[in-house]
Amino acid sequence: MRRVTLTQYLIEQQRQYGKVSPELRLLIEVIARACKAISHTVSKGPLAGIGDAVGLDNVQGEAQKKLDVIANEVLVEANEWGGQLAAMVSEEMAEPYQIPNRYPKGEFLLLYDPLDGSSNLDVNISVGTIFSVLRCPTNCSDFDYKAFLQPGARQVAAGFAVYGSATILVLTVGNGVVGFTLDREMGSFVLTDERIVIPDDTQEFAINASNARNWHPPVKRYIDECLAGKSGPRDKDFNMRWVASMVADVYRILCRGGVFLYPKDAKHKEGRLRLMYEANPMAFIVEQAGGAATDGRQRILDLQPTALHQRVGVVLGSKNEVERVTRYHAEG
Ligand code: AFP
Repeated sequence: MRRVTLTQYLIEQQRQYGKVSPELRLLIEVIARACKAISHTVSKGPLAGIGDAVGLDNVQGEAQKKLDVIANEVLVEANEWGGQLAAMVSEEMAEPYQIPNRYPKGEFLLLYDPLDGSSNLDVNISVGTIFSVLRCPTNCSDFDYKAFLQPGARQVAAGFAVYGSATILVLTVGNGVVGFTLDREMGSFVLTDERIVIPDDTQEFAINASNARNWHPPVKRYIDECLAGKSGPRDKDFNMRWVASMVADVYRILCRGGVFLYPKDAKHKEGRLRLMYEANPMAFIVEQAGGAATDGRQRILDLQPTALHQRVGVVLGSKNEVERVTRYHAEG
């Protein structure tokens, strides 16, 4: 069966819906090619020494793995010359990366987590790359980092790759959510899920339960009710999953529903996940798939960023469960 490739999908979105300009199509294709290169290195596992620490911490104060650094370099080198970008922001770089003067600048801003879940690398659990695309709001020649500080609702595209038993690319350009699988023989991403929809209800929640003693009351109420199962107010049993790779947990939720929580708590006072290149792209994708995403109180895509690497509480997934958790926060 002839499958639709990523390029064909993007050209269709460009022709039929005008959702994708030629420049945006080129940008997404370059990002996808970079994800293929990262996937190839991740698949070597210990043979590539990829889990080795490099003895440095990133801007988050987290120990950098060799592959964190490599993945970041792959994305910078792939995207700096093409002429689609004005600048990039990465979890692995404290300051925005400005396109060198020897290359043309473009209208887009790229934000990414080059290797999400990298603490799982040395135990062979799925990791991934998350990306978000914004337009530069002003004349991009006089670039200022504040150009990145736009609410997530202004994203023009978002996606993530998950490097698991298969390498999957999930993408939205604001016209629903699609999934591609890397065909390693052809070397192309081929369309394998042409309309990803999250069920409104679920019986599966994802949270790092070791933080239970730090949870605020609305989260504790919600999780206790899930754990009470049939004998509690929810009148149904729940299952729990926690991969500790957001890309893997979110992909599972896109496939079969669920609710993912990394809320603010007594220890993670601002939350743990980063707004600009984790929460915003995932929130855009989840909403485009019919789900919901809040910080416990507000829609994530409405939040006005104040810093490039700011953290945020995250509750996302099946709409009715997210609404319940958000309601519990409003009830105090
Ligand atoms: P790393 O990239 O440092 O492994 O963090 C992964 C992550 O940002 C996100 O992908 C997970 O959902 C979350 O952190 C896991 O956090 P815990 O390690 O506290 O469970």
